[in-house]
Amino acid sequence: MRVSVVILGGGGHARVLADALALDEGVAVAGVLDADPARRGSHVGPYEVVGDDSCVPALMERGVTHFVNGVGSVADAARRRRVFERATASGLLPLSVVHPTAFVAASARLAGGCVVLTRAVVGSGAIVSENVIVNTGAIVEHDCRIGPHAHIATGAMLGGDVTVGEESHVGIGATIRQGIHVGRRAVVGAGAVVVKDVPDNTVVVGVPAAPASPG
Ligand code: JB2
Repeated sequence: MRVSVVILGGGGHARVLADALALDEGVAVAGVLDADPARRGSHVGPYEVVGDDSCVPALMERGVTHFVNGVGSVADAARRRRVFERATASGLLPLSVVHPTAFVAASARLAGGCVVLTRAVVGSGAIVSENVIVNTGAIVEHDCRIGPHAHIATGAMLGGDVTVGEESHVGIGATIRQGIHVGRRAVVGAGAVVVKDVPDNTVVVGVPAAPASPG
């Protein structure tokens, strides 16, 4: 029995997810919903944008049980979190997506609605919370703890035992040394090398990473 799914959001991140979903024979995508009326009738991969979120109840009546959060995030995870929470509140179940070229250790734990994309790695004993993006080629090493709604961006590398707080963003190609704790709603800039803990609500950039100067 295939799981009937709706993709919420029809932009670039949704297209990445559509590519992964199209490879999963256990999933049937009923369509895409997007808040922008201009996207109506366009396609996200092979899937048509059939309306906006007001269509969720009708889709559920037609047997859709799960959703995939196609709204990505960069520094600010608030929009993505809102989409996730509204969809779960409507009764849809969050579907996790793991690209077939990704490696997720048998002892790792993925919560609902997280995505592990092309050639990404989630190591032994790692815990990835709900609505997290482990983006293309990112490495989440053994025993890492990734909080809800966080984004580990393309090519980022986290050593063993790293923790990343909820809604935090680890930028493209950033490196976080093993054992480091990144707080909540923090941003690690692209290419940064983090060798000291990062407090909540802090932006760090550079090599070695240091708080970004305001302005
Ligand atoms: O509440 C919503 C909603 N809010 C925005 N419900 C639904 N169903 N759709 C919503 N959207 C739609 O998500 C917007 O109308 C827009 O079409 C889409 C977001 O697409 P956008 O092109 O703005 O970015 P993205 O989210 O696909 O990708 C971002 O995040 C990725 C991780 C970009 O920053 C990418 O560069 C990044 N790789």
